[in-house]
Amino acid sequence: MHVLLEFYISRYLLYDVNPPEGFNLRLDVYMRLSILAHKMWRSSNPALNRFKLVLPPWSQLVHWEYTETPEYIPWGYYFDLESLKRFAPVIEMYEFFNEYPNKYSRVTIDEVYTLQHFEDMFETGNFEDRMELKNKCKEDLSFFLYSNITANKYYCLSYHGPATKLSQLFLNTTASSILINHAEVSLHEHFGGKVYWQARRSLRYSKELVDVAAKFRKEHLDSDDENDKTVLPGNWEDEKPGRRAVGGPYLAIHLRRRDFLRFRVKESPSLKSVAEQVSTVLIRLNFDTVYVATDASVKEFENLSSLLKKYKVKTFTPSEAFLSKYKDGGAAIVDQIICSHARYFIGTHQSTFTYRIEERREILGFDERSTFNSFCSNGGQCPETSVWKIVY
Ligand code: GFB
Repeated sequence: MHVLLEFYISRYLLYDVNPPEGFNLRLDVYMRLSILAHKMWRSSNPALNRFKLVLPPWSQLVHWEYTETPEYIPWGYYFDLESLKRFAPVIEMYEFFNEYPNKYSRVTIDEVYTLQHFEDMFETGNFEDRMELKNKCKEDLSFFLYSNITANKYYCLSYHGPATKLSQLFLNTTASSILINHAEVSLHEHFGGKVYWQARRSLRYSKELVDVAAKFRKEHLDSDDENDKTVLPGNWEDEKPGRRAVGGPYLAIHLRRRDFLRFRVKESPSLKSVAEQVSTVLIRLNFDTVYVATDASVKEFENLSSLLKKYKVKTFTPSEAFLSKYKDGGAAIVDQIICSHARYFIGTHQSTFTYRIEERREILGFDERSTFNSFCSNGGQCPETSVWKIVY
């Protein structure tokens, strides 16, 4: 009886990410973990194929404006959960709370593993995959923002290797809930490979946000999927290779400012230089409209607009009602969707925000030359943009 039950009872894999990491790096960490969950789901081993991946809600990200009281935004606000579930068995945190046994509304997780880098990795140059339990963690343990979650056992795990290697840990324990803390330490198994792209293709944005972006494209940019040749099938598994997308008649830019201006002083172009680069491309394309996605201040945006006053400068300004529901993350996704439908795109070098736009353009089937372009610095130094072509 006991053995039989084991086949049916769910196991839960939770994860958390280093608090300062931003939205789009977190999505990359999700992809690493969802590939792990996908492979365990497909495994014939009953110790592995019962795992559900619990999605950590979006909360207090450093780049986002937030209130003093923590907010827990479910993934369903931003992403199409049904689409994610076709790749990996994911559930929302609130579903975990409903399903998982709890006493007096307190949840006890069986085992927590806090991942940390091997201290000797750079000194010895040993970059082989390995993991080793340590007696002491390099930093204090903390996870999530929940006060009603505690854990039975805590481990520190020095780790180097892909997230998929974590399944080895789960074979040696009967724990029904396991939290991987600092999941960003784990890596991709094959970055840019077929399974990576399946995880990425399944990560579709929520219908509500796609609709908000579609309305903006139609009203302000003369862009719609039929004319732009960017219609995708309802299910990502039915997508076919091909570069047929034309895109809407506008140039889109992603201009990362704020912390980039402080930490990447030499690489960040001045607004004057941005305006010159935009103008050159608009002339070449024979377009008069540029869509600007940016985290720049209102003042900077106004300066840029006045430098580009010969052209139509468009940007998405969320309403109060939109912001109160979707917060900064929703506005970021609408910007990303609009950028991914433009005839031509220029992004910010080494911004994960830009990477997610480039990936979506690959999925939509744009010519790669219209996608992998980054702003050059003031001195005319143009970064080598990595081209990550889609693989089916
Ligand atoms: O997604 P993100 O981490 O990408 O960017 P990077 C940080 C946040 O900035 C996003 C806002 O969550 C958005 O809230 N943001 C940036 C934008 N660009 C835009 C935009 O065009 N439109 C809107 N609406 N919002 C990493 C950081 O940022 O850069 C790391 O996550 C670190 O913490 C590193 O600072 C240097 O990869 O650009």
